[in-house]
Amino acid sequence: MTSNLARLAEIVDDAARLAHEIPQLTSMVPDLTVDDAYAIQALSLARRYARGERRVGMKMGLTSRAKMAQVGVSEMIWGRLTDAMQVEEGGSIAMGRYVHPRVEPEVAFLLKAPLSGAVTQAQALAAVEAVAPALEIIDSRYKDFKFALPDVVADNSSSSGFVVGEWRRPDLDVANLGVVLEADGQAVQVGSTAAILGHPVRSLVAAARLVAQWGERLEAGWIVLAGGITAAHHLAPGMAARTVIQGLGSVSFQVEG
Ligand code: OOG
Ligand code: MG
Repeated sequence: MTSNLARLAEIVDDAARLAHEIPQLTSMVPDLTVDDAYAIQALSLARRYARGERRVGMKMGLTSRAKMAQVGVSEMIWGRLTDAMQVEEGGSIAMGRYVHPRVEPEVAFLLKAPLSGAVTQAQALAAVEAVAPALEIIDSRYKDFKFALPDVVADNSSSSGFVVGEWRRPDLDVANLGVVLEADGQAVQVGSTAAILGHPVRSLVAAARLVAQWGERLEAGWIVLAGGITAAHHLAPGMAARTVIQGLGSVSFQVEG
């Protein structure tokens, strides 16, 4: 199985690197487990590190009902963020680097201390250096953006890019802030940060628990994305994407025309 997992890791890594779509892994390996999928994700990220990418954090996924409903998977998932995925605030991306990218509004935490295993909300908050509005660019490598739980986990939980706005003080209350996602200046999704498990810090608590299952910890200096607040919106050439989060500010990027 190990060599098989390595081969599947190569398939998802190539698909992400070359921006080409692939059939669902579960269509080739119907008995693929979620544990196998996290092993594939780790192996595919090892290939990125070997090419010089550096781990800068973690993304949580499917932490809101809107996201679960959009993709038809109702388990919390996570993925790994690398420096190559970060897009500068106000920067632009090229459509050609993605298969069928979408954008979603998120909250980002910057950590000043490690976190791992069972932690309380107070302990999680005490490890936070700053919070910021963020946009995640997700891009499933699977045909038609359709997948089962093991597929999406193996594909680094659709992670492909992220943009972080200005960092704010960590004592800012992020429990229930209004959120607007705009495409070309039009509101396309609205919501509240409370959509993230009732409070975004619960996503950070879950992140600490989930990485520990894989012998990892969240490190000081890492960024943790708490998960999409609303359903994601399709990106198109020339589109300007922006989110405004009440009290946190805004963050934006542009798709090249
Ligand atoms: C899976 C990734 C989910 C989130 O924030 O919920 C995610 C997907 O929607 O393709 O990033
Ligand atoms: Mg996301």
